[in-house]
Amino acid sequence: MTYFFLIYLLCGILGVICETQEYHFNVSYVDKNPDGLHERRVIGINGQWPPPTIRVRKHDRVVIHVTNLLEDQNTSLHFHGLFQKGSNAMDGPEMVTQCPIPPGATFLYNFTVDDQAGTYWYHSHSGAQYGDGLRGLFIIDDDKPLPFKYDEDVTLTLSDWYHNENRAIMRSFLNKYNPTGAEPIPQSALFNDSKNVEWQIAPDSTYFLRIVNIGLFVSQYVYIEGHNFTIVEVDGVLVEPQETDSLYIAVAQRVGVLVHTKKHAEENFRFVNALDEEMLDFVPEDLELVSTNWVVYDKDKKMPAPLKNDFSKTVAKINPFDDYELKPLRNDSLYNDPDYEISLNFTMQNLGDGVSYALFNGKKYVPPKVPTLLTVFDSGEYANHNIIYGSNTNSFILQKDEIVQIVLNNMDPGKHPFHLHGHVFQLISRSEAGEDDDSPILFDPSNKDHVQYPEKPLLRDTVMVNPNGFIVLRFKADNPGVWLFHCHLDWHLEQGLAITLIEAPSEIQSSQSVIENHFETCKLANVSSKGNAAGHYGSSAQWFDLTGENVQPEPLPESFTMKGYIAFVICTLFAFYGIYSIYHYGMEDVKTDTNKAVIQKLHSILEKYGTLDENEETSLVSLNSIHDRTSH
Ligand SMILES: *[C@@H]1O[C@H](CO)[C@@H](O)[C@H](O)[C@H]1NC(C)=O
Ligand SMILES: *[C@@H]1O[C@H](CO)[C@@H](O)[C@H](O)[C@H]1NC(C)=O
Ligand SMILES: *[C@@H]1O[C@H](CO)[C@@H](O)[C@H](O)[C@H]1NC(C)=O
Ligand SMILES: *[C@@H]1O[C@H](CO)[C@@H](O)[C@H](O)[C@H]1NC(C)=O
Ligand SMILES: *[C@@H]1O[C@H](CO)[C@@H](O)[C@H](O)[C@H]1NC(C)=O
Ligand SMILES: *[C@@H]1O[C@H](CO)[C@@H](O)[C@H](O)[C@H]1NC(C)=O
Ligand SMILES: *[C@@H]1O[C@H](CO)[C@@H](O)[C@H](O)[C@H]1NC(C)=O
Ligand SMILES: *[C@@H]1O[C@H](CO)[C@@H](O)[C@H](O)[C@H]1NC(C)=O
Ligand SMILES: [Cu+2]
Repeated sequence: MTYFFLIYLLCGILGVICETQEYHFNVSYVDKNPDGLHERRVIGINGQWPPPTIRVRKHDRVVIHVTNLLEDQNTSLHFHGLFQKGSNAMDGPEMVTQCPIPPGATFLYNFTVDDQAGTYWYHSHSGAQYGDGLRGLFIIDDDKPLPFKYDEDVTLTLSDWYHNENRAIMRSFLNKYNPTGAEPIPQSALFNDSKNVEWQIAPDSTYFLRIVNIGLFVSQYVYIEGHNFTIVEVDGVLVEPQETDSLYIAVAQRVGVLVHTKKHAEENFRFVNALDEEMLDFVPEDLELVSTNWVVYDKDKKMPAPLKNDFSKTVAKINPFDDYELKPLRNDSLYNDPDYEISLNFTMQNLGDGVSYALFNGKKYVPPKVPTLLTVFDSGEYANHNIIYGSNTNSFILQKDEIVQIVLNNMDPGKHPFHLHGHVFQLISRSEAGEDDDSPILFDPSNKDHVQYPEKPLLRDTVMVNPNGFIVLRFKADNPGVWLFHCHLDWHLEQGLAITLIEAPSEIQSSQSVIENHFETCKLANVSSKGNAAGHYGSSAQWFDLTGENVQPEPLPESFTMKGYIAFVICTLFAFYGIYSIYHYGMEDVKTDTNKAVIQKLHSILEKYGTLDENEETSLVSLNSIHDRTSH
């Protein structure tokens, strides 16, 4: 009683209303059919799907008791975009800041919302589990009025949607029969977790529409015919109002826009969302890239017919505003020259098990045996030695308050939305897409065009890097904690596209703690909560001993050319198709769309390489023997 009274008093003195918002979330399966094409098991909360929107006020305390009622998988929750200042242990990614929450266990998320407001979301951070539906919105209302007027605040989610469960898809994706890493093709695009939505609106009004791409993979274009959007917020950061006819939103990004409706309710309009075809290796005939919904002024008036499913024609009509040009309302100017630079070359490569992995400077992220944050807490004076965090976690130690610059060269022909936990960063340079897969555009500080940094750069927490291009980001290391920086396209995250930033480890030790519930959760999950990345502790020799740590597969033997390897897989796949009917029932996980995509991609790669020469034929033979050893 006294305690709550004190809090109340304290909040009163600070002149803010702060409260505790407490939730009990039972995470369990629910059957749903959001696209009307296929009913499936999805992951919901308290028997409800879509999961509830969490809506709190700035400075509120948020308490969420998460009970895992999934009998066959672990879970976790991450609060995307929340800084978790002083509460890094509540950030959520499993094996980074906590142990996975095993079936039957309850984990307590308990944190206060920092000095931030706007549009955020929460999602599972266990594998690609959020693709099965465990994701929802997290809206923080500011304690002062927003700098623009509106009549109503409305949310809207966009997402791609799969008919299979993520773990089954993952098995065929991370597979030697998918050597090019062709991403699984979704079956639908959802609009507010549904399709063919009719949004009732009033004439002569202004809507503040918070649009969030909560998908797993594909960016979406979105627009309302006959109406413009005025962008006022991106990723929780207010920006100078910017008018545009449409938006391009990558997964995990949020855009807040104002929509001014027509003076009179004379007709209804299409509200279109379209999956970015360029991100797909293959477009199945029955995939609706272009989906039509409606803004309804008057439901008695006729609805325009749905658009034809013609992606190029649809996007040719629109011109989404480039987020690089947006200006935050905050008066932050460009950070000074960096104290520390992290330079990352990102490639997709096959390792010795034949699987395509995502590598940063040759290394994929492999989770350690002990959650990295628990290693920080346990390691005392060793916490400032990068070695204890493991040789395959892509870990970097940052010093308190230094300016950090991340240079990321995307040496891959795909688009990737990169997300930094615990911060918003300044996007200070971004190249166009490189034309040539064999010579990507690399960041070059001596190239004047590359270092034309804006005076007031865009701030956000998730940014798209163009194919074969680069991005340069800056942020201040003012938030002690262990933070992931990763591709939010979760298929790529599972291929290893992540680094671990260990920001001010001594400050983490001196100013933060974890409660007993963390250790209980680790015990229930059979995960060690003590020691270095390999679980060793004791003497300095033991702290620096990584024997038994988790590491990536060996590289492909040098004699294997990519071309030979791919030719091998094509042969195998065709053989495989020949006996597909026999395999069919035994391999319930094989996704036909994925296989078609693989074959298509393989063919185009082979065409580029031409035919095999004699040496390559030889490497095919040795590859075959490897294949025999690795298959069962
Ligand atoms: C969660 O599940 C438990 C056990 O099945 C039940 O007792 C509890 O009432 C549920 N809580 C909510 C919020 O649904
Ligand atoms: C949960 O996580 C633990 C630790 O990573 C793992 O050993 C276990 O197999 C997982 N459980 C399930 C049901 O996936
Ligand atoms: C959440 O944390 C606050 C501050 O440490 C504490 O007072 C409160 O009891 C915690 N809530 C729960 C449910 O444990
Ligand atoms: C989307 O769904 C939310 C939650 O049900 C609802 O409040 C909102 O109005 C919907 N948005 C649109 C554009 O239909
Ligand atoms: C939308 O904005 C563009 C440019 O900002 C402008 O040319 C166009 O007239 C606007 N359309 C509407 C319907 O307001
Ligand atoms: C930003 O700077 C301008 C000019 O210096 C000032 O007028 C404005 O109030 C500042 N805005 C904020 C949000 O501090
Ligand atoms: C990235 O690749 C370029 C070109 O091959 C090379 O010059 C540079 O050293 C690489 N950077 C890192 C960090 O490996
Ligand atoms: C942890 O180990 C125990 C005993 O070996 C086993 O019964 C339990 O299923 C394991 N839990 C997880 C989450 O793997
Ligand atoms: Cu990616």
